[in-house]
Amino acid sequence: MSQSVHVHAFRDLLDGGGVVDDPERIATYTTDQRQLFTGSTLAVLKPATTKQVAEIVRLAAQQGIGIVPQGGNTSYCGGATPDATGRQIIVSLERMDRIREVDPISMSISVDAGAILKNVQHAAATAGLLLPLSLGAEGSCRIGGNIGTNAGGLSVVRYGMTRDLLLGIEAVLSDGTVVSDMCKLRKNNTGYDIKQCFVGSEGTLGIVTGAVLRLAPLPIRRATAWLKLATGAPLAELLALVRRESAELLTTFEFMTARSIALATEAMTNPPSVRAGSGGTVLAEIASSSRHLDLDELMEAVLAEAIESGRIEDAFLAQSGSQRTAMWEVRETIPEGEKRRNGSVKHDISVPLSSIQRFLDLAGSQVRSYDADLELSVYGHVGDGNLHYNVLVPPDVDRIEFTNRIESGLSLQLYDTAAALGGTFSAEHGVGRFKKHLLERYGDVGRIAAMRRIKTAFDPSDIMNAGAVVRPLGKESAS
Ligand code: FAD
Ligand code: 2HG
Ligand code: ZN
Repeated sequence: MSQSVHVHAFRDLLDGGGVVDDPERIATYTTDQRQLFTGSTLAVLKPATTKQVAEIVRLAAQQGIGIVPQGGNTSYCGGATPDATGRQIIVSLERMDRIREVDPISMSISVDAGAILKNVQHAAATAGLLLPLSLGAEGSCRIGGNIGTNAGGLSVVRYGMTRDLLLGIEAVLSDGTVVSDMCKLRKNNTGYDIKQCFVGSEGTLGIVTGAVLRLAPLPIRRATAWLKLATGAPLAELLALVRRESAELLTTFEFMTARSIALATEAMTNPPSVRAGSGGTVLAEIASSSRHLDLDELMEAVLAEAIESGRIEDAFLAQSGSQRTAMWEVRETIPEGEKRRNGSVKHDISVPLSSIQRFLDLAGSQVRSYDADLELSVYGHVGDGNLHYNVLVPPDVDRIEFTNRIESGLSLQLYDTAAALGGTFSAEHGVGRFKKHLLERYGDVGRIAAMRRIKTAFDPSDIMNAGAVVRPLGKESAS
């Protein structure tokens, strides 16, 4: 069957705005957000309802066409990008962006999977509640993509990853069956937890069309501190101190090196005049929904103790909302700062907290002996043991060539180090297409076998995002 016949069949299922096959408009959907790989697609389909998603999947299955689900296309590992065959269709959830219900008593929010994260946060806040998922891409990433990648971000230390926030799901399986489990229950031990299969599955098991997320009381008080670290400051011990003495109110503990801060401030229009300590900086925030707690007083006491212990050189508290926003802007502009400079080779590693310092020491020597001229941008969610250990692409070199060179050499050394310390090559960004070889290299054989069985059970014909994450059983050659 010709391409146009395929597209025609999908057009019959959807209204005019539901099929995009104009090459110019398709282009933004077929390249990953880091612009490392461009695939090819028959068309981008934009269903408006779960029923339409199910009809698309059934038709695609009949015609032997693969499906790549896509949310905001902000993910880092190429999982939302079709392969080069042109035999995969992109199903974008962008027209399914409704907030279905906010239930303030049950403290939950039910949404379409195409809802933009920021809009969901806003709907929750309007009801006096917090959706405790926050990341730099929140203005464009969508809930289905957050579930697909099990997104982490900036407040995991207190509230957990996307997985921990998911109460219910609605999803379309590879034969068009709709799983309707939009339940708000905290307790529901009634067999396999199917919704969790979709978390981190990166579109390989089905298309998520709806989700129920757990909300928390909305913080109304915050104390935000900029901690200037002493050289070699033991990050895990500092975290333990802040966490313990702030009575578990800690929502953020983000590490930034001076180089990462400089990249961010260079990219900002009105950068604040903040500096890192000789050992970098930690942005720490405590937050509470209570009117009765004086968080500034509490944070000041915590900081005094940390200074006394010699772990930090100095610290200051944001004195106003705008100072707080400026500190946060520095943190959140780092990826953009890297991009403007010619990008970075990203290593989204995590290690047990007890090994963070060891990783920094070992990785530092590995980089120096690989090439002493390389520049690093190291920062991340150190409260979760997660570092973005990024190698900056020099301004005057070919970005793709440099990336390939580093990824086939130094990156493997860094991942080996993380693995030897009990860590991982992907803490929060997933596997997608770009890190499949790493899953094969570092993944436990039994765990990969179990993943392949799950893939086979959900998607025996390998229709759902073939080529990403893992192959079903019986399909041996890498696609
Ligand atoms: P996409 O990129 O569209 O898709 C991601 C994967 O999920 C793909 O495999 C896709 O096939 C699948 N998928 C999408 N929608 C569905 C669906 N409805 N059903 C089934 N599968 C689906 N990530 C973090 O974890 N923490 C961060 O702090 C963070 N910060 C970021 C900052 C910036 C500036 C940028 C650009 C990215 C950042 N990310 C971060 C990565 C990214 O934003 C997250 O991975 C996000 O969850 C992806 O959502 P998306 O809607 O863009 O998904
Ligand atoms: C962040 O924490 C994101 O800002 C992006 O996960 C990390 O760009 C990166 O390396
Ligand atoms: Zn991150």
